[in-house]
Amino acid sequence: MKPPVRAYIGLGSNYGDSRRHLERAIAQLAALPQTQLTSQARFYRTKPQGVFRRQPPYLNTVIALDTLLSTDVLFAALRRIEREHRRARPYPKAPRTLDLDLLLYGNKISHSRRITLPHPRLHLRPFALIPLLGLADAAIPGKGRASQALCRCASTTVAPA
Ligand code: PH2
Ligand code: MG
Ligand code: MG
Repeated sequence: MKPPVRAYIGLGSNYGDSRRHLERAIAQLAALPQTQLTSQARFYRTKPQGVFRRQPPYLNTVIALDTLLSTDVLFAALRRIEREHRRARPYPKAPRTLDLDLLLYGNKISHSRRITLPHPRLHLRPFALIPLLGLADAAIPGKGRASQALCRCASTTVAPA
């Protein structure tokens, strides 16, 4: 039997009852077939990053799954769970009830039309890197370790001019 793959999922919500959306989504992810929830980071209240309009703060976390599901099947399950939380997409980066991002799938690199792995902005996002570091200093293929990526984010925001 092939061994399961460790996948890291980033969860975010800044619309509606964010805590409830995240907690329910984690239970739904834990219930996926051929999948175990291995660990869950704490919840972080975070400032919206890279959005043009004023938005409520996010609640973010990251979980680790050990799964036999392929990236395509896992990705489809994430979209289905988002839809079940009535996730709307009125414009890019709009406030959302639930956002589920596949951050890492083992050390797979993928540039298919649907899925980019590792997540293309993971290494730039403290709101994902900090919870991830609570679980593991995971390798981000092509970007070093999560801790190194976080240090690079920090130095770009605090570098003297
Ligand atoms: N997600 C985004 C854009 N900006 N900012 C925070 N703090 N947390 C998020 O989850 C987030 C964001 C697009 O998915
Ligand atoms: Mg996202
Ligand atoms: Mg997303």
